[in-house]
Amino acid sequence: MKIKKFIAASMKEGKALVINELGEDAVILSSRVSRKTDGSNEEFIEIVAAIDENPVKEKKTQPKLPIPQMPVKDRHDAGLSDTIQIELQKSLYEISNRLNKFELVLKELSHNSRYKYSSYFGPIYGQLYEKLRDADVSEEFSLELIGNLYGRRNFEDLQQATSLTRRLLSERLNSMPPFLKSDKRLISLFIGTSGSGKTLTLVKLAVVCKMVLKGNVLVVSADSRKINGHDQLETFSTVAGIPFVSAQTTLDLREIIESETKRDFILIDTPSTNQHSDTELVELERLLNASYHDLLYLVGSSTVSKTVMRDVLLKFTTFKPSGLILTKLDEAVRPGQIIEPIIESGLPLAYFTTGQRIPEDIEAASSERLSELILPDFSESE
Ligand SMILES: Nc1nc2c(ncn2[C@@H]2O[C@H](COP(=O)(O)OP(=O)(O)OP(=O)(O)O)[C@@H](O)[C@H]2O)c(=O)[nH]1
Ligand SMILES: [Mg+2]
Repeated sequence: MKIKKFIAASMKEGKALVINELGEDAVILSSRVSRKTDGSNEEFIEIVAAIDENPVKEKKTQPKLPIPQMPVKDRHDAGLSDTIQIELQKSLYEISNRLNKFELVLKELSHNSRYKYSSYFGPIYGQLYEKLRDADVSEEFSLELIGNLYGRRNFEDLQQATSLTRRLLSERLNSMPPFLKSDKRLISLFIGTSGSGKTLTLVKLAVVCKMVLKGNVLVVSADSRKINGHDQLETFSTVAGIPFVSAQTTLDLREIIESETKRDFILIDTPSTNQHSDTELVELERLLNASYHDLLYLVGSSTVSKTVMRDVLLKFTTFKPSGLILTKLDEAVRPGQIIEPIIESGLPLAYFTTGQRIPEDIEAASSERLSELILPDFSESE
């Protein structure tokens, strides 16, 4: 494998340089725009590209599946002659043999497509790349991260490379501080799609506000859409000894906020909002306008796909949330796929939730912690 850095005035010129030097099969690992430091301040593009000098040849021939010779319908085994029985068994044996081979080829193909560029990197970078892909970090983003390190660092071991990649990830994520008690009343509102964890998270935070911050807390349910929407929150609040009120309409909500002036914290639960439903988005907007909120938390499950996370973030950022609460991290198998849309959105991480215990399973968000979940130490995960 050969890796080379190219400097060019534009991406087009850069690509031409890469093709000219490394050929059509070269892969661009990273590209970034910089400015000259010679006083001219001119922009230039820095491209890191690679070519595999010994590419793994793809198998051109695929095994042909045999056409099974099925026995004639309604003819029982007992009625078949010995010769036919033997022939039949031979055919079945042959089919199962070929299917096994076919399975092996499929496994190899799927490995090759998952770790497409493994062979481009040396042992440490190669393992790092596979680790990123295993965490479901996209092909493109894995290469970008590796491209950022390549050529700049010669890592002694994988641990060092993992730590630095985690730092790169953390630097791209934002986070915001958790609730604090102040002289001013703090109104927070929780929004998100159905089942994302709004109600449970709100209860956990209400308990933290009461028990840890020793605040005067009021819990408000504005979820009048769901049957028993208020009941669930009322039960939780009663058990936790926290005052609860329900708002049936936006006018109700406005009146509650206007009259409850002595509270330190008011936490408002909202009905689920389907990001594809214009009606629900408009309803939510009306609710937001009536709530006088200081903080607006988007509550999003970390178990969704990259596409869903991107869609949710895109639709809900129009409401200008203060931060993102990532829930169900205990259930997320490969949280690597949600990191890209979160970085793109620029939304600060506010809290993480990691289970159903109230209030234990909530923590102030930290970029480092999320990066660690995506890229754990090798010794821990292997
Ligand atoms: N494992 C796990 N489950 C969670 C977590 N947070 C919430 N849940 C569960 O997820 C389910 C939905 O949580 P809710 O708090 O009711 O979600 P919601 O957003 O209020 O739902 P809707 O009001 O129906 O839109 C419940 O079964 C919760 O117990 C978490 O961090 N981990
Ligand atoms: Mg709810």
